[in-house]
Amino acid sequence: MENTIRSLQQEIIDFEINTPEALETFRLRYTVRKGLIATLFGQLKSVEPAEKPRIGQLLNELKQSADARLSEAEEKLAATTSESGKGIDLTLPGRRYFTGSEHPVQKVLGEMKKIFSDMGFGIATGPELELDHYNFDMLNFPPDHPARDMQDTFFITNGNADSDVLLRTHTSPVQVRVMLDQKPPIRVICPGKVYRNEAISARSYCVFHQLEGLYIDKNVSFADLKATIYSFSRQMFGSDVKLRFRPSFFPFTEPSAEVDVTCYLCGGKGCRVCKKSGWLEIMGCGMVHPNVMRNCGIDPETWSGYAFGMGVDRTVLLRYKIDDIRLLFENDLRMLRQFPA
Ligand code: 2U9
Repeated sequence: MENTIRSLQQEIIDFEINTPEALETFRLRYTVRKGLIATLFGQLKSVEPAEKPRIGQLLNELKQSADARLSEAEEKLAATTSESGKGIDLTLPGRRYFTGSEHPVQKVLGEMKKIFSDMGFGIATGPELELDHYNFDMLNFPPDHPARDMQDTFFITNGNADSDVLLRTHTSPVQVRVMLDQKPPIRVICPGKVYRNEAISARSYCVFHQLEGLYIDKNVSFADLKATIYSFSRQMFGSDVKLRFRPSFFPFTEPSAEVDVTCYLCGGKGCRVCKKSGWLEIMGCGMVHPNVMRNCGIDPETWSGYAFGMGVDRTVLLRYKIDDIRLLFENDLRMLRQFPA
């Protein structure tokens, strides 16, 4: 027993403790409850009674020197790690931080917002859960208009309240709320998500993004509307695009038009995207209907205004050569990481 103690004593003195791993090996070998020293203490009972005090004394000294070496090594290692960085392994590869990036829809929306805000338009937003009253009634939709059908609109409540709750089908109710809240002149754009109960495919989805605009002042004319859309289109699609206004119909504007730009992919020659026509439809527009003005408490004899509305997602698909609209809504990281910040 005495020989074992003396050889362990030497081992403890010679043990090199230069790394956290060596420190842990030392601790487990000598100082823990099931370590070598504790085991020797357990064997003390089989030592001859006359020898017990001396061997006990040697074991106590062994334990004290192991504990002392352990705490001395702990202090030394802590000091080298923090003070000079010697404990840092500079060969380890750096940590990669994944940063988020702007969604392609937000990139395009951001460009559109900048163009209109440079022209003096403010930005208004509103709820995506809307009242039928703001989404349809106030906008001069007749009671039997097909958009009011369950096939086209996601109704949340049906039939029991003064006005049904639905997922807005356009951002126009935001302009209604602005007109009810503010006196003219009014000049706002309303970007946001809208919902339609449509068959889902690569080309259409049940939710998409719109940007609508409204300008109300004295003597606002269709010529003002055309100038604004020309300016926007040249900045957005290229300085040499041509525009075409086709007569159309919306319940909330009169007269109304749909606007095409020369296809900015083929320059108007005709390609697969513009279906060989040379034109791409970009928006609808018109002069705000007098009924809508009156519904919102604005006198159409004093004030006039124009409005326009466009879908954003189609421009995103064309701009980034994405062939399926659903990819814009699935938040698949494999797709989003292709649009770094
Ligand atoms: C108020 C008065 C008038 C907004 C307008 C359009 C024409 C239009 C479509 C384009 C493609 C929607 O995303 S789309 O399907 N929109 O054609 N929107 S005028 O007119 C308003 C809005 C609010 C108070």
